[in-house]
Amino acid sequence: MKKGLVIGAAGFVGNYLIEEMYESGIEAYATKLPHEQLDNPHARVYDLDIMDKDAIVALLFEIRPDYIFHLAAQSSVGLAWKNPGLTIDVNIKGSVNVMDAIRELFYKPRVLLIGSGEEYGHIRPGETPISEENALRPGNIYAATKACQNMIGNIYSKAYDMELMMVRAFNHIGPGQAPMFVVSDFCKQVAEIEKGLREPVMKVGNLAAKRDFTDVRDVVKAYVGLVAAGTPGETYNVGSGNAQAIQEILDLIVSLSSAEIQVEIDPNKLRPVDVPIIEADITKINELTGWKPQIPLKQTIQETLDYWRARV
Ligand code: A2R
Ligand code: GDD
Repeated sequence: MKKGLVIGAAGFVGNYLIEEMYESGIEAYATKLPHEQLDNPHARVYDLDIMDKDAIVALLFEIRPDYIFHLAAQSSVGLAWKNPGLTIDVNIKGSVNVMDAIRELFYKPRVLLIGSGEEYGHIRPGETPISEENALRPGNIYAATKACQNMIGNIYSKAYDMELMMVRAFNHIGPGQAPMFVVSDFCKQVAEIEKGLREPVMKVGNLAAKRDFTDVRDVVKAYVGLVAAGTPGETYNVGSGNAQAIQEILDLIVSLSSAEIQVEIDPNKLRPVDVPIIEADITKINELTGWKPQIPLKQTIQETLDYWRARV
């Protein structure tokens, strides 16, 4: 049985990835920050801060994983504007710590470094849907850190003959995501309005942006496929291939509620720069593994709304 280690497993994707590994017959190991909670009966859980390289080395020697999924990150674009230093520390230095720790092993685990569709940034007309070979023009601090992780992963895989594969994950959504991300945020607001916990006014940011949304349960299937089949040094887009305007997402969420809802732009939710469209070309992963998303957007949004209805 293969051993798979998820670094940064107490966030949104981690639990889903552990379940997918369990379904796929991979023995799951997982790390979380000391202050985080992660109760999953299908994984052995360890505390780890990726800013501590020696701790990563010690853990890798203890577990000796065949597969490593590096998820740990400061993952919010919005927060990266407010705290660029932290984002740079965790997403660049932390990732280099992970890669350097892996180099110390006496064997070569297969590693997925999770980056972002945001790395493409300012996409020019004619470049959509965007393929892995396109130039990167990051439009925010988070995107720049993930582009940097991708470049260093590429350099390390070649220079040190490491089995590192880079992913560019586009927006992933589903029940359990933090409400700082748009679908979770809108669903939570609707659930609060339905319960009379807030005025019937939704606060929103930029509705003109178009983003490519995939259910997190489809995303983790892509990761498990790629860690086994990916070619070292290569980058793979993981997305749906169809961008939706945030306005369309808002309309869909509001249509799933019988409440009377007004919409108001909250200037605090607008970003200094928000690139107009990010849409994935998923030909490369599809040709390699046959993967494409299965869960329809409406189902994911319905389940996310029901998740918040049960919790607010
Ligand atoms: O920032 P926190 O307290 O939410 O913890 C996050 C954790 N993390 C770290 N883990 C180890 N050492 C660190 N120095 C460190 N700093 C942060 O990584 C969180 O528990 C986890 C990342 O999970 P999420 O923020 O929920 O991201 P998600 O949606 O699971 O995405 C996974 C990956 C990330 O690399 C994203 O940038 C990419 O997919 O889209
Ligand atoms: N969060 C939020 N809240 N976003 C809003 C809102 C709002 O009220 N209104 C409009 N938006 C817009 C944002 O301006 C952005 O264009 C889009 O909705 C998506 O925002 P987020 O859900 O915050 O995600 P993101 O695209 O910035 O980043 C997510 O996707 C990346 C992959 O494309 C994160 O999951 C990243 O970690 C991930 O790499």
